Amino acid sequence: MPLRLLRFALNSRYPEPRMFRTPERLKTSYDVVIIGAGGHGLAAAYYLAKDHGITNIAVLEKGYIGGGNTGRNTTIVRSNYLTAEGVAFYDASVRLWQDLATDFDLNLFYSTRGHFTLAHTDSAMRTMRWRAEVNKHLGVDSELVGPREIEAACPQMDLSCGGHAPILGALYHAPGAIARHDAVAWGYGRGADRRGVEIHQKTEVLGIKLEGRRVTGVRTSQGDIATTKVLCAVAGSTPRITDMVGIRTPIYIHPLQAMVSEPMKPWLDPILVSGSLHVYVSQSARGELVMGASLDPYELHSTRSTLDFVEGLADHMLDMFPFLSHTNINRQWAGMADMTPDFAPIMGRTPVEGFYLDSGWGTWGFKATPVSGKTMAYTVANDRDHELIEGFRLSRFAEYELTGEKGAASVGH
Ligand code: FAD
Ligand code: PYC
Repeated sequence: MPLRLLRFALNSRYPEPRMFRTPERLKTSYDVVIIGAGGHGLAAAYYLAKDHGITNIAVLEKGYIGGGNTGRNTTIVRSNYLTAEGVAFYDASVRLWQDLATDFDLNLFYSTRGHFTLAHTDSAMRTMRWRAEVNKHLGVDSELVGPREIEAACPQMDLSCGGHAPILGALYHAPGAIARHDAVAWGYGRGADRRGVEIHQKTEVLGIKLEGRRVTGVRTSQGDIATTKVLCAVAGSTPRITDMVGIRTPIYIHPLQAMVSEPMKPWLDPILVSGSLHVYVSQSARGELVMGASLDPYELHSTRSTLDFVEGLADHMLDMFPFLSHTNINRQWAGMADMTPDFAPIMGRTPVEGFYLDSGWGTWGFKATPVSGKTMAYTVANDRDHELIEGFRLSRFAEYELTGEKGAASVGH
C-alpha cells in the first residue's frame, strides 16, 4: 500500500490536500463577483486570474460546484456550426480543450471520437452539405459522407432504422469529442482557487445593488458585498438574475433530459446524432451509453425527469440498435436549458455598467466552457467585448441581426 495512502488512513485530521479551499466567510468587497460555479463561471475566474492578474474575485454558488448543467450534460464537444461567428468561436474552444488537462494537471478523459450528424431526409442532407462547406471554408474538419462510411465507423447500426427513417448520409466531423464534465468544473475551480480566487458554495445571490444604471454590490444569503463588476453565469437561472438589474432578454427555459445505460464493453466509438430520431449517443470511458433527446416541449423551470422521455428515447435507440432491447437504463436526470430564439448565446457587456452576461447556453454550452471563460475574462477585465463574442451581443435582437444556429446547435428542436 502506498505510504501516502497509509498516512491518510491513519491520521484522524485527514491532512490530505483538498481540491479547493473552503473560505470561512465572505469579504466585504471584491474586484469581481461571479454568480454561478458551473464550468463557465469557474473558467472566467480562472482566466481572469491567469491571463489578467485579477484575483480578488468571489465565485458565488447557491448549490455546489458543477451541480448545474455542467454536471448534467452529455459532454459533446465539436465545432461543426453553421454561421461564421459560431464556427470561429467553437473552433477556438476545441483548440483550448487540447491543452486543458495538461494546464490543470488533471485527467479530463477528453476523448476524440469523431462525430456523425445523421441525415434521414433530402432536406437534412442539404443542411449537412451547407455545414460541411461553411466548416471547410473556415478551416474546420467536416465532410459529407455516405452510408458506406457510416457503416464502416459503426457496423452495429441498422442503417434502415427499422425501415422508419433510412439514413442517407451524414456530416462527419473528425474532431468531435467527449470529456468528463465534473473534472472540467473541478479543474477550473482548483486552478482559480490556487491563484487566490475564493469559491463560496451554498451562497445564493438574492439581489444586485445599483446606483442609477451602475453596479455597486451584491446581496447574498451570507451577507452583502461591495463590487463594481458582476458576471452572471447561471444558465437556467438567468431570468432571475437579469430581473434583479431590470434587463430583459429573450431567454426562455426548457428542461433537457438525458439518461445512461448500464455499463457494457466498449463497442461504440463515434458520437452519433440523429435530428429526425431525436437521439444523440456516445459511450463513456465507464462503458455507459450516454443518451439524450430534444428539449421538453414546454417552458418549465424544473429539473424533474419523466418516464415519457425514457420510453421515447429508448424507442428511437432501438430503431438504430435493435440488439440493445435487453439493456437496462441506470439513471436519468434533467437540466434547465436557457434557450435563445437564434440558438446562439448571449455574451458580453449590457446596458447596466459593470453587469456582464454569459448566458443563453441552452443545449450547447459545455463545449464552449474554455472559450467562454477566456473571452468573458477579457471582456470583464477590459470592459470591452472580446471580438470573438461580438456576434453574441444582447443588442442583436433589437438590431434584427440574429446569429442563426438552429440548424447546428443540437438535435431535433
Ligand atoms: P451551469 O453549469 O448550470 O452553472 C450555473 C450555476 O449557477 C449552477 O451551479 C447554479 O446552481 C448557479 N446559480 C444559479 N442561480 C444562482 C444564484 N442566484 N446564486 C448563486 N448561484 C446560482 N452542451 C454541449 O456543448 N454538449 C452537450 O452534449 C450538451 N448536452 C447537454 C445535455 C443536457 C441534459 C443538458 C441539460 C445540457 C447540455 N448541454 C450540452 C448544455 C450545457 O450543459 C450547458 O450549456 C453548460 O453546462 C452551461 O454551463 P454554465 O456554467 O453556464 O451553467
Ligand atoms: O451541442 O452537441 C451538442 C449537444 C448534443 C447534445 C446536446 N447538445
